[in-house]
Amino acid sequence: MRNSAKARWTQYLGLGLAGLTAALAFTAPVRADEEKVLNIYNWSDYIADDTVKNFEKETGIKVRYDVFDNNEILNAKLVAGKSGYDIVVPTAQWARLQMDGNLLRKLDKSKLSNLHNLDPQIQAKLNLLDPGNEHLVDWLWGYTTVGINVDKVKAALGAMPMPDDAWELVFNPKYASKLKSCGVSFLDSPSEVIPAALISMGKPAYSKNPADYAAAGKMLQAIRPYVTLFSSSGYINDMANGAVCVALGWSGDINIARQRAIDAKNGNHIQVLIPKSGAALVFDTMAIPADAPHPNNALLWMNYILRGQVHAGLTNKVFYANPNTASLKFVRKDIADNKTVFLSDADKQRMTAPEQVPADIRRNITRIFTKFKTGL
Ligand code: N2P
Repeated sequence: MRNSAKARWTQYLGLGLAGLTAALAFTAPVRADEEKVLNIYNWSDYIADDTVKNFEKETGIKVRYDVFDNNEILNAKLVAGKSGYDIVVPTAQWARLQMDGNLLRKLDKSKLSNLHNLDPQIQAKLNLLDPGNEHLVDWLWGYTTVGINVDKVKAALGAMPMPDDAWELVFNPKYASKLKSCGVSFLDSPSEVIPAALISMGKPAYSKNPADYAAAGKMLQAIRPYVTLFSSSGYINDMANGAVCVALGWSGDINIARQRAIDAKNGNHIQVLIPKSGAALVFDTMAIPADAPHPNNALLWMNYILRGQVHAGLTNKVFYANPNTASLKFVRKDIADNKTVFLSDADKQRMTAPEQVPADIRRNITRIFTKFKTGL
């Protein structure tokens, strides 16, 4: 075998089968005559009721819509390859990992006439992970935080006043032990829980120091007996109907729970808290898998979402902020004024922007979380 050919093979073998498929698809030309199908893989509880319907009506493209509830699941699908999806919505630091593996396709910006609607500040943040904003378009953003059922938490704490920092409710045994009686829920995702634990300890959310992770693991062991549920989606209803009184969850999800309790008139008063010590921002981004069967339809979808009215529709339903400057006039007034959705400048200062952590740290994060969850 000639040397260059040999090098190429070695390179492909190193990539593995999924990598090889992805690398070949990466360069494959876009077919002009795509079948009228679009396969979307998005987070659960993350879209308005009419978003898909209106797109289908307008374009004649049939949408197949599947959901996941943590990045680990989505990433496993993309790494395995041939997912069949045309649009996926990884959180930005996970998308970085997927770009490193050549799993995401570069955007053809000539097909995205509404890109100018994107807030330059958010683009600048994403640019740190996706230089030139070449692969990702922000879908919505929020943060990982603590939500409470105000009355049930008060009752369970009794004479004990609320802590100064909301993280203490879930990470300090003094509070968590009392709250166990009314239900304590944690996100079922290593990459969400561990950064939150680090922030609550005054450490960097994306620390590169193994000692910080050892300390976080220790803290988690201490509160494990008081965690009654691990959930990244079902906890919304559990909060809404009062089965859980405190959750380590996502800002918008907790606001959805609040809205569902209001609609059900069940007397549960749900509140999103913003911890004093800060929280991790979550930017969920639309991306096209390298081996997507319908990349043109994916671009049509992205450009549709980027209309101000469509993007506002998402925020109005799921209480996450959107990156679209043309959407603000369509956002419901009570949501536009809700400081747990659109953060005040002071709260923005407290938030940690996404960062990627190296592979050894990622393995450590998974190990600590598994140990925590299984209680071993
Ligand atoms: C949607 C959760 C999205 C925020 N239910 C976490 N990426």
